[in-house]
Amino acid sequence: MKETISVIVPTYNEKDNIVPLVERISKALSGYNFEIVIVDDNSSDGTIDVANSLAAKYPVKLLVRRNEKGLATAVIHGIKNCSGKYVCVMDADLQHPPEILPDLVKAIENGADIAFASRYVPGGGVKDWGLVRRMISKGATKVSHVLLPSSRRVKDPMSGFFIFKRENVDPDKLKPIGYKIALEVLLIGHFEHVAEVPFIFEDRTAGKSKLRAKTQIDYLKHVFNLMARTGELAMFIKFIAVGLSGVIVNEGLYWLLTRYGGLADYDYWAVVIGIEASILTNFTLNDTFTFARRRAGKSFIGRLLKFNLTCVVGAGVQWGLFMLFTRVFGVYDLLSNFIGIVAGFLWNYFVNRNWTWK
Ligand SMILES: Nc1nc2c(ncn2[C@@H]2O[C@H](COP(=O)(O)OP(=O)(O)OP(=O)(O)O)[C@@H](O)[C@H]2O)c(=O)[nH]1
Ligand SMILES: [Mg+2]
Repeated sequence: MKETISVIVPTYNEKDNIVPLVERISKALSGYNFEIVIVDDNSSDGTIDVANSLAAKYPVKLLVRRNEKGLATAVIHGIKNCSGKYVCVMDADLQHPPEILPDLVKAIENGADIAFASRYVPGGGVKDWGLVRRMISKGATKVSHVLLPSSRRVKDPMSGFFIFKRENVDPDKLKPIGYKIALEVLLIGHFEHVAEVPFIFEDRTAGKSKLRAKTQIDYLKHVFNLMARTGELAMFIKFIAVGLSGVIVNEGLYWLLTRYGGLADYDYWAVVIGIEASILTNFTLNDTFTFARRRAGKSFIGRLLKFNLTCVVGAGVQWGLFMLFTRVFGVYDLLSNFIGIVAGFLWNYFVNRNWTWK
């Protein structure tokens, strides 16, 4: 017996889209057990009536929320009120072509716990997007990949078109901010096997976009919130604490060597020695404290070499800035060194988190 698939479709004023949508989903999934769960936020354009009439002919379940609004919470409402073992989420505006639903279902049947329809795997893409929209979309993906490295398992966690096994996520644990829900499902759920299938993101032909400028700000808030909930923020703060101890080692040694160590005329060597010493103390602390839980399966030597290499480049930034500020701008040496340390710090955190302890 095939498992039931619940296709959750949030709608807000999509009257002209839901008839072709439901027809195309039903055709694509003929041969499967499925239900189409339309979660509407009290649309004023007649979407509700159209959905009700579709229910006579197709396995459509209409949920209308009268006191709440929002795409992400509508999806959660659908997850809580659907009956399928497999849950698929897609937009109503036909930008997500229903014809690839069988590919998504097959990915799950072939062992994936969650599968994303992806614009960024071979065969995928977008139709007629301008450069700016492409860049915003790619930029948002990059932000999530860098700030939430566990999202890197998916090249396109942003498409909004995905399927997962319902048992792998507790909908009560989903607390989205703003618009995006797939990223949160991926990070808060427990998914061992992840798959992506290509699709072309179509243009909207009917109805209006609900995207607003505020969406981007909400997205950043959401990423920050997910950083807090997944432990990323804690690691970042620990890395800062370790970094601060490194500043003391770095500046302290520089001060000792230039003031009492006979390197007064060789301050550039004092900087180098300060950097080397702080790399080693920082590595020890990060490996045993900041990223203690991320060491599994990686060799100690590998981690040490990667950390060193990353920090040497970071130190290059620090050293270059030190020379620039002292020699060109005539800034006080301790301050010049500090400016370099801050710039190097950001480089060090993100490269090490995404490489050394990924
Ligand atoms: N229930 C519910 N659905 C919503 C809400 N906002 C948007 N939607 C639905 O969510 C889906 C995606 O919304 P869109 O406005 O198409 O967002 P988008 O695809 O990122 O933007 P465009 O490319 O401009 O269309 C559509 O099916 C909308 O009808 C909402 O507040 N409540
Ligand atoms: Mg859309």
